[in-house]
Amino acid sequence: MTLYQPFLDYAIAYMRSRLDLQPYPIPTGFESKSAVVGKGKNQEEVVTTSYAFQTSKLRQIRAAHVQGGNSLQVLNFVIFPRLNYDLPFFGADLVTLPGGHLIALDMQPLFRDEPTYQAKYTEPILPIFHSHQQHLSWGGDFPEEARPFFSPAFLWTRPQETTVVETQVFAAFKDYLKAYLDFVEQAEALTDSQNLAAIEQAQLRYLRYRAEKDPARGMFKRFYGAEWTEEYIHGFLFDLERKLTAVN
Ligand code: DBV
Repeated sequence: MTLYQPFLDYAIAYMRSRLDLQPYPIPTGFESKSAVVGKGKNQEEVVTTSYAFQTSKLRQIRAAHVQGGNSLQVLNFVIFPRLNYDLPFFGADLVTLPGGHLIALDMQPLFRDEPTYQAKYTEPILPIFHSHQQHLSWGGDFPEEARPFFSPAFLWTRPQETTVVETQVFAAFKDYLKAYLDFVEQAEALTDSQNLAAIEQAQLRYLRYRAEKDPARGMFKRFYGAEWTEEYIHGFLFDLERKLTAVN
């Protein structure tokens, strides 16, 4: 069973239909990684596949797809806009572990508490949020320090049933991605140096938080070792700092 393959296939096809997707380089050795984990009858191959694209407005569109049998399926899909746009991040963390499903879907704001930013990038998606939240109950506690990085339209749920993931969560994923590409279509490049500096700081704040607190770090270390994991996190999943220092 590959629960999240349809999400990935849909996202790539849909983005191709609306954007001029260009490839984004994936560091050698990180396109696909596999390991055999567990003992005896419980042995399972865990394969992590990476995908990455870019466009004139989006610096990095990337996905990590982890497949390790029925009780280990993960799709982490994030879009990082270029630094001269005030666009939010598109963030999807779709996680199935032995303990169940964990779904995080959001357009993560650069400036969480600025009313003009909220009016531009959160209020328009609240109707979509509410229409899906009715079917997807709040997922409960999540790290307090992560709060500034989520919008009021944060869809956060732990469905009991796999069919809920296949139907309601998939529908929400499609609606959020469509709304995000609508924002991208409308976005205009900024040139004011104060705006640009604020955006860079906000992107770095987000990126450092996610790289440092990546909830998948433990899992990846167990499967593929510490060295591969740190390089994957800093060299691919959350690579902005490396890219900034590379040009300077
Ligand atoms: N999460 C990632 C990446 C993953 C990934 C790159 C490639 O950022 C997977 C894989 N997320 C993943 C896994 C778990 C979670 C959990 C494997 C389960 C970890 C475990 O239980 O062992 C949203 N993801 C979570 C949790 C949250 C998120 C809130 C629960 C964490 C917890 O309980 O401690 N998405 C995640 C997050 C941000 C985000 C924290 C922050 C901005 O965008």
